[in-house]
Amino acid sequence: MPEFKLLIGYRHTSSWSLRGWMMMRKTGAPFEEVMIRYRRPEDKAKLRALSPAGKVPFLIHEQSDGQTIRVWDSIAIGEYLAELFPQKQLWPADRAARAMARSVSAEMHSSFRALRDRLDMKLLDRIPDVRTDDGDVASDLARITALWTEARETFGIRHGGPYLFGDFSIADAMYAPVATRFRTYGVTLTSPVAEAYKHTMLADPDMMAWEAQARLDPPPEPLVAH
Ligand SMILES: N[C@@H](CCC(=O)N[C@@H](CS)C(=O)NCC(=O)O)C(=O)O
Repeated sequence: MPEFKLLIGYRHTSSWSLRGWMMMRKTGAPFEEVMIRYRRPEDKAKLRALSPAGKVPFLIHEQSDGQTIRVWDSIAIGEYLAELFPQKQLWPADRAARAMARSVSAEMHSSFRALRDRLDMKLLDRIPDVRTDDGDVASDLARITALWTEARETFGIRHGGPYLFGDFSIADAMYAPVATRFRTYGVTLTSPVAEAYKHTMLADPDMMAWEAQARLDPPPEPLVAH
């Protein structure tokens, strides 16, 4: 039995699950993956019984000393795993790179409301006719393009490696669902550096494994209005 269990949601739509799952995968540690179909009341009740916030991703770590540690919220899961697996450098080793990686990860966590609302994650769909060139969505796109370009040009390219800061970091997990949204909604980024990074994320082996499983999963249940 693996000592880690990660509760996730629908692979097609659950962007936060993808983030937590990618962080876990990049540790290389075995873990049990439990899919919670949270639009079904019985699954939602199960999730609520386990997780104080009632959300996924949710990590359960059964330690060898018998103690069980529970971690929820994608950023907290990333911090926990970075602490447990220092050799994996889930945060960049370089302090300046780490400062920016933490900043852009927090920014993803707290910002980009227009992008999240209007270009929501629909991993397997292709919807190229949604307008992305006006208002708040355009501002979010411009900001993400700028920060991807800055991270790549200041750190990633210099350190070697195709990710934002060179090697894979928590920041890449935070932006993985954004890369899939850009593909879903047919967004080509104005910066060639940022556009190349989008393709790096889409070709990441763990991203592709998540997507392959999403194709096999039953589709999410329809949203019921309350
Ligand atoms: N801030 C949380 C967000 C988690 C979240 O909103 N998860 C969604 C799935 S993407 C969820 O659990 N939804 C279930 C529900 O609201 O019933 C994180 O970073 O993990």
